[in-house]
Amino acid sequence: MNAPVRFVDHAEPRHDWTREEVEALFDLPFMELVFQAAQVHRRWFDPSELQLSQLLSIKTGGCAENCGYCSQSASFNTGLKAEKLMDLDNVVVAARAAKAGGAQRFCMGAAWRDLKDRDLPKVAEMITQVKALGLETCVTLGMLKADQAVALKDAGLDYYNHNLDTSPEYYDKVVTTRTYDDRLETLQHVRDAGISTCCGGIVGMGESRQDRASFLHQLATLPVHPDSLPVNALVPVAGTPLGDKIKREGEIDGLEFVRTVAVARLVCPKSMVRLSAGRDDMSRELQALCFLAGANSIFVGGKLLTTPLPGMDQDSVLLRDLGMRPFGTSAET
Ligand code: SAM
Ligand code: DTB
Ligand code: SF4
Repeated sequence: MNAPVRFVDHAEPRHDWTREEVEALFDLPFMELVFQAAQVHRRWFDPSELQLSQLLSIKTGGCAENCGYCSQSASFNTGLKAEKLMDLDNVVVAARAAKAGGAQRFCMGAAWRDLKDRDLPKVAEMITQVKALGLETCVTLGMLKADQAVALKDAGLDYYNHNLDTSPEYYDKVVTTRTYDDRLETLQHVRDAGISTCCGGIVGMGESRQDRASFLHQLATLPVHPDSLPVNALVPVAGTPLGDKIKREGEIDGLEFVRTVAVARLVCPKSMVRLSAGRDDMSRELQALCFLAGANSIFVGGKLLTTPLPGMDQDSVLLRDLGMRPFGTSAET
């Protein structure tokens, strides 16, 4: 038998990954894959540190897109009540509470297909005021034009979240109202404006392992790897096509989810790999395996956009029991 390739010897970021190489990573024996991902993780990061982000839905529901997993699409009957764009003051109150609770980055999400110029000044002011609290800022507002990205950067934006979501091959099973190329174009505008990218996707929507490899291959061959790489586990929302499908057909195996995290760590070695949606349904042991496999960021605060998360009390206990701590805090505190 050939000796397995030792990726820790090749831990510099690469952009020339082939699909076959990424598929071969998925096919490694589980322990070998996790071990190699853990080694690469240690090459770039302190494995005891976790980056903590908190989300706020600043504009909920009524979205014009038909993303088949989403509680907020106007195309599906999920029982979610649509709301208007939040007031600036309430956003600042929520950001202050997030900071007091231990969050390092505040991410504001809007259920929009794209950012409208009429909403830009209000969102820009939210970014400026959240940044003034000493938090890193992130927004996710749908598609952006080049000049809008520049305006958000000028307002103080650190990160823009825009996901590829899945492989190009599985994409039309997920959403038909915007294309893969639309997403790549928005990411280009974000990079051109000098904003850091947050880009990942969803695992467990009925896609194959080949799709997961193809999705991570897309991220690994972007001109710049995502600074943050969220790996979401599908939260099956009743009334959405993909949520209902997964309730019928069964959720993805936990070990396959860990494999996806490990491959993400190997192909984008310097990215913050974020254990994102679906963490509320994961055992402490599954989360620990994800951290071992290279996840080094989580969302905190009891709620994502519309779905639940563990609260900070529960997460503090988990971090304590695992001997982990928030990024930038010393081991003694
Ligand atoms: N409307 C904007 C957009 O789609 O870019 C921003 C908000 S959208 C909710 C952000 C991301 O959340 C999606 O790209 C998707 O990856 C993730 N997401 C949404 N619903 C989810 C669900 N039920 N389970 C897992 N991830 C989900
Ligand atoms: C991302 O990839 N995950 C976050 C963030 N980016 C905006 C959102 C997850 C949303 C999960 C479903 C919900 O709470 O509505
Ligand atoms: Fe709209 Fe974003 Fe939900 Fe898609 S994921 S329906 S764009 S809020």
